[in-house]
Amino acid sequence: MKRREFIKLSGLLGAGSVASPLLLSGCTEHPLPGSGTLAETPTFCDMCFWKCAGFVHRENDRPWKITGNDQDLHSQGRMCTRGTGGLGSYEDRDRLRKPLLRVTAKDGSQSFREVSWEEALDFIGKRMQSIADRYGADRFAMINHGYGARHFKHLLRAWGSDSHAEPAFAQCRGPRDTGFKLTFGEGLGSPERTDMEHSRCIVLIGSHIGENLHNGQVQTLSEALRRDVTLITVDPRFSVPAGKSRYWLPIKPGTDLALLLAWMHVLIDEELYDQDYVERYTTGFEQLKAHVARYAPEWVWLETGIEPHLIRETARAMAAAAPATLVHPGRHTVWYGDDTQRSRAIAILNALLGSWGRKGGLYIQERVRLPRYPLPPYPEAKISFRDAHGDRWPFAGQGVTNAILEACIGEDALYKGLLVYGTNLPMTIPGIRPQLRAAMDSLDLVVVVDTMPMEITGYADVVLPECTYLERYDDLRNSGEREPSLALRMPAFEPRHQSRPGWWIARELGHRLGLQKYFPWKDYSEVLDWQLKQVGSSLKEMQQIGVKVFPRTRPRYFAEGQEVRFRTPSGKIELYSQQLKDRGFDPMPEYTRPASPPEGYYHLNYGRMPAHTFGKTTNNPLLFQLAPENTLWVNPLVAGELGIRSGEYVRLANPDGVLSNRIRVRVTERIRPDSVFMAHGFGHRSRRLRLTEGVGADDSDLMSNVLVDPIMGGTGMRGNFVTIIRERV
Ligand SMILES: Nc1nc2c(c(=O)[nH]1)N[C@H]1C(S)=C(S)[C@@H](COP(=O)(O)OP(=O)(O)OC[C@H]3O[C@@H](n4cnc5c(=O)[nH]c(N)nc54)[C@H](O)[C@@H]3O)O[C@H]1N2
Ligand SMILES: Nc1nc2c(c(=O)[nH]1)N[C@H]1C(S)=C(S)[C@@H](COP(=O)(O)OP(=O)(O)OC[C@H]3O[C@@H](n4cnc5c(=O)[nH]c(N)nc54)[C@H](O)[C@@H]3O)O[C@H]1N2
Ligand code: SF4
Ligand SMILES: [Mo]
Repeated sequence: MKRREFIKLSGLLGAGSVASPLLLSGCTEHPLPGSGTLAETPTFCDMCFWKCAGFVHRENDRPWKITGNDQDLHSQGRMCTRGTGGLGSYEDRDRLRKPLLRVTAKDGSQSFREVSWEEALDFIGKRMQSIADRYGADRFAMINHGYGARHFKHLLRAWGSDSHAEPAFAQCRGPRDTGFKLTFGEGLGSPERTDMEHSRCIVLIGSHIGENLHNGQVQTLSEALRRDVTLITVDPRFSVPAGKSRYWLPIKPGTDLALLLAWMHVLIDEELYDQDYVERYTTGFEQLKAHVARYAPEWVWLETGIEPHLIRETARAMAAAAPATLVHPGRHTVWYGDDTQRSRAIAILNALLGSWGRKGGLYIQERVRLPRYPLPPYPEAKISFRDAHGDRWPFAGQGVTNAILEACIGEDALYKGLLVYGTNLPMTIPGIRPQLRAAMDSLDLVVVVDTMPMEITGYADVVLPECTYLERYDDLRNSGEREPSLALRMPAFEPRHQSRPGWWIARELGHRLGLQKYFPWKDYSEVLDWQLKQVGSSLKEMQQIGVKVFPRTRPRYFAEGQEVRFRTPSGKIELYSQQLKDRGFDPMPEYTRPASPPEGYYHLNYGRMPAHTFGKTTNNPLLFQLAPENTLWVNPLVAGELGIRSGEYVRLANPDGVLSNRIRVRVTERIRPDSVFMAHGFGHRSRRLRLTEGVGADDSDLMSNVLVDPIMGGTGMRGNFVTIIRERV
């Protein structure tokens, strides 16, 4: 039975309204000559997940600009293009304005009606209660992304549900963190613990830093380049960092694991690895040595297209700079389905070079010991996110979005209700649209909390408009870093329209569910002030300074000869993984050859562009001006063969017959003839995104071949092929 129609968001456009000029408490003011004031309030950016701290400046209560906070290690006082464009998210005329409720007309057609917060929250509260009464509170799940989701995680934990997942795991960095955890007992964190500012050699496998604009990372890589670091970039595309590299290795797509094993082969064969470090800290070296013996550069050349002398030369360069050599772990690592193993190979290579815990390699992070606001303990949930994937992926240490969604389908589904916070699932999880539709037909309640009328809102029973990060308090930022520090996000403006902060929405729902004792505050600033006072600061102080850096309590690197117990079962760095072996996986990474594109098809390569974050900024009026559409990179040989030129529009089709939106061609030597490339985040379908709707192509449309990582459930996206179809003129 089809219960819920996908609602195309076409109506409800409404006229733009002006921000209310109310003055907020806690900002720093400067009188202007004549009349009026300049004011600034601290924030940390939410335009991507790096969380740079800065200040929002207003002139007479009108938005003026956003600048970086000099005290902040994430931004080093500078925001990136998207960060300064954050004001566009506040000003976007297409923002969600009021809560929307799905209604069914007499003729059976469904649409959204604008309702009051009272009505929307009452509706959700009643449905959630009835799910709890019939099935149990733990039969409710959440898929979320972004810092603001913490308020909703708190709400659901307080209610008794512990099933949540974010695309940051199974669509992003899950394989990397799993591979490193299996090897070193720990993941990389965000910001990653990469000590690039001190590196003498850096190896980037993919990792297109400079297009991938994680601010502090771009700056520390630039510093390293100024110091003449040896940069080695492995990328089938001539990426921005490839252009700054001493060695660019234009690898055949999907063969990186072979190259990594060949590098280990050379380091061991020529005795260039850090013998003291390996002896002191690792286990399984002899097995590794035997394992990589067969990955000679001559053999690996045939797989990767990288000549043997280059493989040897680059391995020697890494060894010469070690331990100040960083083989960068990457971030978006869901590529070909063997991703945890590829990440393990990167981890092992770092271990052979002695980089983990060493200056110029991977440093030891520290965060502030910040007490939690005193609240009663959460009730125990019988079902957790682990029940959604079960034994399928034994090393999935976090919720797997795709598994949670599958567990929403059918009469006997595990989950009966779903909250989606800050993630646009149809564009984010490859191949998920059929499951989304099926879940819609099964679930008793779907709530979407977003700032924009994104595609995901069309699946909701209720859409709740959150205000942007510029209009709210959130939890203090307390990320592991070189120096522990706290950063404050506070409202620079009153929420526009009828949008509300996440903490307020969560509290209001909490009250409707009888959870008052978990929400004893009137305003979230009370929580922050209490926490800050526990560590010798206060809300008042942070409203002035934005970022407070605390002294480290332990060293950033291992001391010479220090005894270290790693958080692995053996207490050592596990070059050979008994854990993997026990669960039936290869204990050391094995290379398998990826599939090649059929005749007339190309690898679908994708990545970031500097001016946008996925699809969430393409409608931002400031950033849209800078980069209105994505382009398709095509090698001149291919362009010549097909007779296509730069600037013309084409479509792409995959072997399953899926046809993309139109995309403009860019003919360039920077891409291999076996691949095409586009930035992710375009090709929106929601008609309420008036700038970006229908502009450019969406890579996720074309990803019908999802290569799932058997170790942790990541959805490998790079096994997709496309053919180019010329538009008739
Ligand atoms: N401007 C901007 N910056 C961002 C983001 C954003 O949306 N916009 N998003 C942030 C997030 S969440 C993430 S996860 C990161 C992602 O950024 P990264 O972690 O850097 O992503 P990668 O997938 O490693 O990098 C894409 C690169 O991999 C190359 N590549 C493709 N196939 C292969 C292959 O088989 N082998 C090798 N060696 N390389 C290959 C592509 O050509 C491309 O240059 O970016 C972050 N930074
Ligand atoms: N095809 C394809 N798929 C990918 C990738 C790819 O390169 N190609 N990259 C993968 C990676 S690395 C990642 S990290 C994920 C990212 O996946 P997502 O985080 O889902 O990325 P977006 O599509 O930008 O969706 C963000 C959503 O949050 C909403 N939003 C923005 N600000 C706020 C806010 O303050 N409050 C609330 N409530 N909502 C807000 C936006 O309007 C939007 O709907 O995608 C993954 N999926
Ligand atoms: S890297 Fe740019 S978009 Fe991301 S948090 Fe920093 S300033 Fe904002
Ligand atoms: Mo990501």
